[in-house]
Amino acid sequence: MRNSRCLSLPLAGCLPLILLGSAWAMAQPSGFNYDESKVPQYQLPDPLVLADGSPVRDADTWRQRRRTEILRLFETHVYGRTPERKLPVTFQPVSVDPKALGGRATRKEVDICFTSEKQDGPCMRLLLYVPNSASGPVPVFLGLNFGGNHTIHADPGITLSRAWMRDGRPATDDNRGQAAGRWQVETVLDRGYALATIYYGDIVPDHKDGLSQGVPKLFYTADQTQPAADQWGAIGAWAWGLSRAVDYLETDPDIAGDKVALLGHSRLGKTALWAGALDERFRLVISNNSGCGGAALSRRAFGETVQRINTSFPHWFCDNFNQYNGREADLPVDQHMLVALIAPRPVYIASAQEDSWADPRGEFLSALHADPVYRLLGTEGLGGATEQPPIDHPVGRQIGYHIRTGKHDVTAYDWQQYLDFADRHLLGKASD
Ligand code: GTR
Repeated sequence: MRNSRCLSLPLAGCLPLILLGSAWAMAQPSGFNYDESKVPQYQLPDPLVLADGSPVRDADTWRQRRRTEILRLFETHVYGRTPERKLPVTFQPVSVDPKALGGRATRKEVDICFTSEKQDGPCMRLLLYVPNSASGPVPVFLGLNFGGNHTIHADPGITLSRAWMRDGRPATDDNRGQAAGRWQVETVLDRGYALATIYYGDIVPDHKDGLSQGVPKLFYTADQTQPAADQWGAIGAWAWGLSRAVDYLETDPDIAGDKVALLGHSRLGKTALWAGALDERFRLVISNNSGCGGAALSRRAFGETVQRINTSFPHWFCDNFNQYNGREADLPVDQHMLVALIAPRPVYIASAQEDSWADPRGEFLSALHADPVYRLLGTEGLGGATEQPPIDHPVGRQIGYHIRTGKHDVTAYDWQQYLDFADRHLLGKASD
């Protein structure tokens, strides 16, 4: 299944020296490469060459043959296969407040449950804010959150999550709004978008035993205790949960179900890209600082490596991915092909200057090397950018990219770019 023809790449240019400053030194684990001159020479598999070596010259061949080949490779070697069996999903209203956030929004909570027996779950709780200024169905930003729905805003009406929490402590009122800076709820609403989020721990608790406690166990055969080597890990299951959220959003009359923009940060940015590849109902996909196993090219082994991520987080990817520990060059795919699987839908990749662990340049290069697929499909791709832009200078058309000042995080600046990007692609507003 390996490609016979590859893209030859020279050693990439140097990151700005500023990346080597003190914030970088503090933020990045030692013993890994942060030196551009030490990035190995590498060849990327060409997304536009079929497994049999023949070139992909038209959209139909991409769509009918090459896209499927690449999807299968990511399933088999990286994220694992998503089960095909459908579960009996039910939507159960939990609360509605038509005057939330001082009357600005309608807040809804809906339990999306995965067994037909109503209350015994597992269920994931979707929190949805819809702007009250809307005169019809609105596009929606959807994203998983790290700390429970109550952390995205100080709104006392959000129910506290009772699920497993990363820090081992139960959710309390003290945690309300602690991640509000990452969600910018009022700004999103004022721009005419709804915002939907789910606590990722509702789908799979994020630890090595989580797979047998979350949704994946619903798909196990009678004597199965863990996924097979080519079956999904947590990233695959989180992505599946996002698709079930779209199942709900498509039924909500306040939401334009064909305008779901998916946003994910860090491990949830990896998840957003994979979900966007698997499910074409995601109209727009945003990867915020997704790094290794997300937008960053694995072959660069810059910052976090395949070996390190598989060691620290053995439950995120499929077991087959371990075969590429220290052997990135043998991977039949690289992450630019994941971005290409989203084509021709708009995709935005964002990096942060101090986030060397996530390899900002490698994230840009994925966008760059997905560009030929976007162009083949008749879009303007990265809009002619061939070099990583300066800090705080967004570029691109159907593929957006920026590297902003600061650390690994989601900031108001990031949201500003995502909202502008969504305005262009979902609302048809002119750019510039
Ligand atoms: C880090 C991990 C990254 C990134 C990040 C996060 O520890 O090495 O790949 O996913 O966690 O998700 O916060």
